[in-house]
Amino acid sequence: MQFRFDVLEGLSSTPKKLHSKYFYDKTGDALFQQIMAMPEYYLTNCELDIFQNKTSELSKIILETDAAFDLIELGAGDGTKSAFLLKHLLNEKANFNYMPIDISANILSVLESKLKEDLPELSITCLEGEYFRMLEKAAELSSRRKVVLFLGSNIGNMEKEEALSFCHSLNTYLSSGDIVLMGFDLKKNPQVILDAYNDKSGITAAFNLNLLTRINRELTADFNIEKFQHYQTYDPLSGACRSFLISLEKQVVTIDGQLVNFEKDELIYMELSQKYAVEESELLANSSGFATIDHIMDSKSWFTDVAWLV
Ligand code: AVJ
Repeated sequence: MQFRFDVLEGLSSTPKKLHSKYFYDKTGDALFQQIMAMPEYYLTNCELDIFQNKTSELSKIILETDAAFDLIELGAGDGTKSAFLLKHLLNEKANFNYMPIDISANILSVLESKLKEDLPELSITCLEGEYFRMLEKAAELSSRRKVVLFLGSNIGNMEKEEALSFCHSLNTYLSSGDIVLMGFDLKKNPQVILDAYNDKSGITAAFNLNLLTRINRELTADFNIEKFQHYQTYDPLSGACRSFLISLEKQVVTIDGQLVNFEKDELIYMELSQKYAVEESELLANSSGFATIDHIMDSKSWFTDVAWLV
């Protein structure tokens, strides 16, 4: 199973690492929703500001041609932001099918029941799985024009080279005339960024530590989470915001019969949340085969949703 393989491989590399895509089990989903509600975690409110107050700009870009389309959302989560856009598009009588893609079946079912209630006239097809496999599936299901949403600065979880090859691949799954709307968290006062990932209430720490609990449960392991401490860094030069767990003592953890040794103060690298300058996002677009149509900012200019054309 992929999860077991990735965990054991990550913990036998130097430095040790775990993949943040595994944060989102049921508890992880709930913790991430708590993160989004924290005052320090400005990202959600900024992008919500765009989706609530710049909705007509977004829909103008999407409805540039009046052809019917599939609105595909990568990592849809609970869909709070996209709901504003969906509503606006329905009011404009746009002809589209909403296709949310997520690796969490749990969050997709939450999303589907919420949308069935709030927007009963919406046509929706949920796709559970990895982004590209599900993009392929979406292309099998229909050959309509595609508008792909990749919001919330999810691109930030990739190293810059990974982001480049991701965007390049994304481009190959799309056709001329298709559109991508991608959310980027922008470089800003470094203290504001660090505070968003280093909250006093310890929710982000719990979010990181929950992956160890998930490994304990799903892979029969014996991590003692009291013996690990969350550590967050932000480097304003590169824009890399990284989280780690530090082993507080020399210890041995058993994972599905395999022993993993930790030195005192040894790190597990957990997550990257990369911050961009607008020009860096444009460079990314150009180097992966897209043309920038526009970028839409929140009122503080802390976050941007860029529109790219294939
Ligand atoms: C969901 C990947 C956008 O990196 O900001 C929040 C996840 N990690 N707090 C981010 C996260 C710690 C979040 N993304």
